[in-house]
Amino acid sequence: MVEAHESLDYEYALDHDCTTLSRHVFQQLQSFSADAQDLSALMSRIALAGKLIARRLSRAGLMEGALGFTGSENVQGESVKKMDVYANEVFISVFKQSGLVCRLASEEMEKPYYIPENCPLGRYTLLYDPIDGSSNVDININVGSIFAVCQQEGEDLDGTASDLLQSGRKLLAAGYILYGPSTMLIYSIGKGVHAFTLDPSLGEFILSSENIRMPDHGPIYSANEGNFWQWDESIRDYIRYVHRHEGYTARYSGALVGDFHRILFQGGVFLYPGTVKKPEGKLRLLYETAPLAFLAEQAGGRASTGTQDILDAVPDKLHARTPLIIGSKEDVALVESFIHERSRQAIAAH
Ligand code: FDP
Repeated sequence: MVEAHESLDYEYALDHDCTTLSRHVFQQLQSFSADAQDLSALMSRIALAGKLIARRLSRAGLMEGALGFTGSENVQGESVKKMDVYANEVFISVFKQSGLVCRLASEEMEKPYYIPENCPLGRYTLLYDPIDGSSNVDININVGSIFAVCQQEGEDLDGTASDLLQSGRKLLAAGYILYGPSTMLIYSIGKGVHAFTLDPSLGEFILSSENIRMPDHGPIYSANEGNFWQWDESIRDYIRYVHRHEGYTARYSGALVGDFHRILFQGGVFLYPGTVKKPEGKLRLLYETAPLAFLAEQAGGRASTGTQDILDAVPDKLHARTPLIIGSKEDVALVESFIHERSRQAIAAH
């Protein structure tokens, strides 16, 4: 006979295994309303895209035509990898005939991609970076996908998608998929940040950490110090500070998703400031920095351009870039303090 406590343990384990993404969205919203159904279905589709990309990445070294460059450049003038193209198409494909998403905008496409058959119903737009950190793909280290969901405003009859040029405060959901030793999906619908891990035996993302809180301070600083010569003096002041104080350690993987993931769990700060060559930095607001800023704030952290919160920044074009300082609130504030001090000195000198 099963003892009462054993059956409770069993029930708990089963319940835990059944906490899939779509169920979690319903739990969070405590509703089966049309909006809740939409968000739940959206997350399930994003999860499917993640599983397809993870599957290809896991075998890429054995497949013909999965790795390497395509030979063309994207709208930002960057060389496109075959995996970028594949992952971009995966997201389009999973949202076709979904009735959910009317437009998709990604790093890999100059203009938004419209799915007219979805438009009468699905008034959502998916913003995404299909493969973030693609320089890591060919050497089999971590990469990610970043996504955000917003509601379409207006009819967009001229196809300019000008309503996308708004602040990240309007996002309904954001998250990323990390393709690492395990595949994880981290998301928020504005009710905390939650992590799911892909269980390959089930082919499902199962809840692994709920209501993640970023430490207020952490030891890690994460920046490409090869750009030191190109940074503003204020950023160099910060880097000199961490070099001269105990308690800091550097980590930089070359993939924003992986570097942010570490900071989300362990605290610290990731920086990609402006450089001489790229004064606005490298990272794109709509589908890289704003989605991660949304997660950072939901986890009790912060994200800043150096002069304003990332979530308050309004892009002037689809592929606009912003400097990024993201992570634990005390560490972000420390970087900002060096920026403020240099600008105070510059004003005083005039
Ligand atoms: P990548 O160009 O390889 O896709 O998204 C841009 C990004 O990677 C980030 O993931 C990463 O943090 C950064 O660029 C790396 O840039 P650097 O090589 O200039 O450090």
